[in-house]
Amino acid sequence: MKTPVRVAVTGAAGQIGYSLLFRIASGDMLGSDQPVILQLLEVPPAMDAVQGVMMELDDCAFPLVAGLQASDKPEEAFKDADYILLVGAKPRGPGMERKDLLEANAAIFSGQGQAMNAVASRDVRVLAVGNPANTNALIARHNAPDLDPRSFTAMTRLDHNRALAQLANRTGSHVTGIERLTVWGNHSATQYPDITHAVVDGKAATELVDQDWLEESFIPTVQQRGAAIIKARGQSSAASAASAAIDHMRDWTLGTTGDDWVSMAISSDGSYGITEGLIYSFPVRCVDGRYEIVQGLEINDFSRERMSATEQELVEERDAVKHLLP
Ligand code: NAX
Repeated sequence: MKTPVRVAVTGAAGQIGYSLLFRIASGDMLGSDQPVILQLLEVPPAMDAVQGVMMELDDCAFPLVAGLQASDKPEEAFKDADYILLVGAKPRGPGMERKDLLEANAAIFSGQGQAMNAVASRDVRVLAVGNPANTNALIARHNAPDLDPRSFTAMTRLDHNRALAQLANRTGSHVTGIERLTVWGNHSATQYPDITHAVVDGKAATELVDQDWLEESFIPTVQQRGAAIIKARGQSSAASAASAAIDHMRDWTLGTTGDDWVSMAISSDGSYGITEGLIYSFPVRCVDGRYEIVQGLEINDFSRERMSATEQELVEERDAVKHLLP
């Protein structure tokens, strides 16, 4: 058995937390030979609920759980953390404008960024799931100047997985037969799920589906999937979001498969002309615990227009919280 690693999860008493913690504890995220110490963060009113989640984790008698603790203070929950999953966020309340939501979350994620800067492992891997995920990751990164900017990522893996499922259904194939699909940009309705380079069972995806389906069905379905789940279920995606968070952290840590790639929102280094520093979703391959943006993909006019639109939205989000960025 390996030495235990510390995994901090915020929003631990929420819906996603309730799916996520049990998957981490069972080894789905870091492997069946990797013990974990779970460090849960919640707000004070949710501390009773989090105790209940901890009782259930105890009751699972997971062989890989080497420790379990909860706190309402980020400095305690993030202490020496090797992995931090930022799931807790302020939901949009009635009458709340987008700008109000950005500001409310900026306050949470700046405080959490400062806390991880002070106490987390220097090699921490951070994933922002709570919305607006990309900009929340940006705020945390700005508030953690002593940590590597590459440590900060946001989740577009759920969008990536949703796109895989839509394309598999349409082409009568299985998700495991699809490679090289990309979600570009923001985890929002402007994201661009791109099949230009995708292959389905070895054949170019663009030859298996037509442009009308792409524009009128595939892209809007993936972009609006979160809203469709809320309409059907009465609550936002939770188990699928937790599963995507597991996929994101597992692939980052243990590597992507063969020549395939996944989508991760990471700090832009200017690749594909995207504004440097934005947390933007790119196609990445992961090896030895590091991700690299897949380079050299040809970008046609259709793609460029959509990549720019989602970039523009991220610039606007960044500008709306600029006064809060150190
Ligand atoms: P819930 O409202 O069920 O749970 C959120 C939990 O976070 C609550 O228990 C709350 O007490 C806690 N919390 C709030 N502020 C906190 C803070 N400052 N520190 C620690 N905990 C705090 O929401 P849930 O359905 O679990 O969703 C969590 C977040 O994920 C939301 O922001 C949601 O919008 C976002 N999502 C992101 C997705 C993605 O693909 N990136 C998809 C799913 C989901 O919509």
